Amino acid sequence: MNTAVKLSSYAMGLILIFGAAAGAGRVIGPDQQPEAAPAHGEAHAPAGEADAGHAETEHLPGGLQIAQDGYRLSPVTTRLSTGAAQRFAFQVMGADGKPVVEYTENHDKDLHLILVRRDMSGYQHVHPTLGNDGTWSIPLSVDTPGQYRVLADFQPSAASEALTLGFDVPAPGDYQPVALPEPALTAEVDGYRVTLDGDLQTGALGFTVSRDGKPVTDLEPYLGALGHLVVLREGDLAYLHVHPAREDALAFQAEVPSPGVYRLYLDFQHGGKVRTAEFTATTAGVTQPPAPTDHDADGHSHD
Ligand SMILES: [Cu+2]
Repeated sequence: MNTAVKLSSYAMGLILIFGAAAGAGRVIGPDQQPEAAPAHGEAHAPAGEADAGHAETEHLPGGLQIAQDGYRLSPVTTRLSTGAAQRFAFQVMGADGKPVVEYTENHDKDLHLILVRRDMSGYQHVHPTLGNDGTWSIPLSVDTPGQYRVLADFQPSAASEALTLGFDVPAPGDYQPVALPEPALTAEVDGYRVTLDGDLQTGALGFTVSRDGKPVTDLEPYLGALGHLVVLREGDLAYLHVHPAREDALAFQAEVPSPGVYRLYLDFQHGGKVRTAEFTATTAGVTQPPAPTDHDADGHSHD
């Protein structure tokens, strides 16, 4: 009863405010803003307010919140080790205040855990194990001190879609931030050269892997595809939703929420070992090759 009363007086307040605004608009608008007529489709701004707010919430990228849709990450460990690996643990709490113990598998796992330092270095993608009491844990260490973002990507069985929740955890010590590498179309890791062919404007991202100048054609399946891609936004480490576009190639579709700079982390497996190739890319067409001269683009490498 109280809630209903509050809601209805709140609604009344809104009506009064919008009414006043509309009245003011009629008085001031025509004289001072003769070109204020909405250009396209935005004509119903006041009536559409609620819808716009709703859409914004739905499209909020993952990884920015510690709680969402009734679920909440509850850290058990409050710091990371830069020395020997130490147990890192956390729980996913449900709306009932109890740890979630049943999950729907996505990409071969019940939960994917990403760790990355706030400057986007020190990326790790690991898979903790779930204890009977609903505690996820894994031995972890990080290479360098600093503030780390921990991102958990999971789907409780009771939830209709996957969630990515996150929290910060420090690795105590002397923090020396690293500048984000410049945008590039190639990345080297462990003797592998990975080439990005994609467009952050459409979110279609493809990769090819070569070694000693020869294409690697026998990549091993990893997490239900030929590779696993995580994309984070510079500045807030928003976690983009990415799904494999093909099963037989390193091709992905990412939902890019805004113009900006992003860091791409591609995990691929070869020879029984998982490696991560990292790229900086922007939505400003920086994924395009830097003005190649005629036929020089493909066959010629500059290192
Ligand atoms: Cu994973």
